[in-house]
Amino acid sequence: MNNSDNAVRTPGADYDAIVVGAGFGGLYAVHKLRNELGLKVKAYENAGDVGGTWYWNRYPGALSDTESYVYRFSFDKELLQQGAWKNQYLTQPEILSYLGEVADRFDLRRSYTFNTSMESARFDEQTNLWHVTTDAGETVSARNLVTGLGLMSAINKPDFKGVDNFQGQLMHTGRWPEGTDLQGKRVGVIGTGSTGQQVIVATAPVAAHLTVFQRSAQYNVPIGNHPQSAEEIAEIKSNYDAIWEQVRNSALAFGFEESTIPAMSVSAGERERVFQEAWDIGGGFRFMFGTFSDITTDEAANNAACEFVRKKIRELVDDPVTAEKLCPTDLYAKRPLCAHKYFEVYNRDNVSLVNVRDNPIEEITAKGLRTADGVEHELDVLIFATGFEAVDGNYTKIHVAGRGGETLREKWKDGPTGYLGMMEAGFPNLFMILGPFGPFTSLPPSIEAQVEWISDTIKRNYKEEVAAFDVKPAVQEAWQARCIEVAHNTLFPKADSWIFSANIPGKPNTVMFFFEGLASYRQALAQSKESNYAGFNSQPLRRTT
Ligand code: NA7
Repeated sequence: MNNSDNAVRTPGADYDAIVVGAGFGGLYAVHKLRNELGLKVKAYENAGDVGGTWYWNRYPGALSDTESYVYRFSFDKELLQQGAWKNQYLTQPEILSYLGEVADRFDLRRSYTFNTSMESARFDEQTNLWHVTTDAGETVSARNLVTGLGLMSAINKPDFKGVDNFQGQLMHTGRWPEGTDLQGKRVGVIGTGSTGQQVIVATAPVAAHLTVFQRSAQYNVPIGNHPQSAEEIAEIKSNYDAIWEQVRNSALAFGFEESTIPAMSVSAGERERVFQEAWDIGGGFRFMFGTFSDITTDEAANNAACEFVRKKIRELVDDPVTAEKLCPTDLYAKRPLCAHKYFEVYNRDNVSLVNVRDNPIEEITAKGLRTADGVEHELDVLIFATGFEAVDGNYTKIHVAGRGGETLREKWKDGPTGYLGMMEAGFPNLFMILGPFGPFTSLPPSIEAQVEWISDTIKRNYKEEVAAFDVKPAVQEAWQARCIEVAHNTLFPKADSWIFSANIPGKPNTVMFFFEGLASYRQALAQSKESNYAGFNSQPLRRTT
């Protein structure tokens, strides 16, 4: 196909749509808008190639914890049948290569300028166009601005005292320098979230010594990764229609059946059996949502899961003092984690665990890191696995100005707002893939749902000659209220994590997700279309005033 020369359909604009980002979201948006709707599209990506999250997070051990067969696009049946994978989970290089194949298949790179960031975006109320300025100094205009900036891409790099003094190599996992060799090095890792645990498992066998600086102990279950045979994969491929039907009608979109059985409705013995079975199969989301229906809503159910994992930690870790340091005591209500033999790492002679909640990091020194007890931990490499400023982090770092010149940074100073995880009142024709108040799920199926809604909506807006498409503030407020109510019916707000911005010092702890699940979210998207977008102001192309 060759749609590079689609004629612009927006009077007075350079393009019909500007797409920012080349991860799952941005790539699919370019395909839908350029190849299917025939719009004139320009895309920017600050990395050197496609991949999004998977371009930047090249740290050792990086892996998706959604199973390979559903960690991909579902919209193209031929692409699904061509899919090749070896193991139950995909590594970062495999995902990057998959996204490269998608870009090739749909000839997407041609629309992109790489190594170029959107520096600012301004909505002009007279023309109803967005004006986007890049860090290369180019300014272009378009009716629609579609951003796929990444849910987790603005890195959180704590500003420790002396951070610039370190003479060794210091890096954040989310900006991993290619070619880094940890073999035989004295390595320190700050952070034991999903990323930290993966990098710890991968680094322990190769480092001369690994020191883990843990602030919060975390629940972890085995991932259970294993090779998948050609027969298993063929069976999956022959069932894809039913598989995606199940995924789209589930809550978490991970491909497993979510439990409908409350934990306390069964005997203690049966609970133990169910937890053990899930432990043996592996998978963090499966353990949290596939065992019982109320682990994240009922404290007694939650405590039962916590007790089970703590018992496992004490069994798996030889040194009782280390085992206790690794045992979380809070609720099991953060993003559920899984890794390959994570707790067993601490039985190795070359691994030590420092509890930096009781003994905080005081200073990064030339030679390493000094904790409050005065010990200087000497290191060759210091890895920050300290996470991200999730959801709104990228939007508040750039200048995005809507009606009246108000910026997202100003509007979101007390926490982000938004509608359907894509729209923000006062910012017409801005479509944010994985924006605030979107679904909390495995991401590719939600991204597809969003990009398809965006594409359908833009198509409708051209057909109906809508120049400015903006959610009604009251409709947005009702959606946020629904999200807040649902979130507070769960235990998630009771744990401090990035899900509520609680990982960023000084940031308000706030609801940012829709916790009703993908099926319910897709219904909301369908309803908005069926009502002919009754929740939106659709300003016609020609001004009547
Ligand atoms: P997370 O889950 O936010 O984890 C970050 C880790 O870094 C966590 O253990 C934090 O401890 C720790 N941290 C952060 N700041 C500090 C300071 N100042 N001192 C010590 N320790 C600190 O990020 P990940 O990258 O692991 O995962 C994010 C998501 O990306 C993941 O869930 C996947 O969906 C993809 P804390 O727990 O806050 O005490």
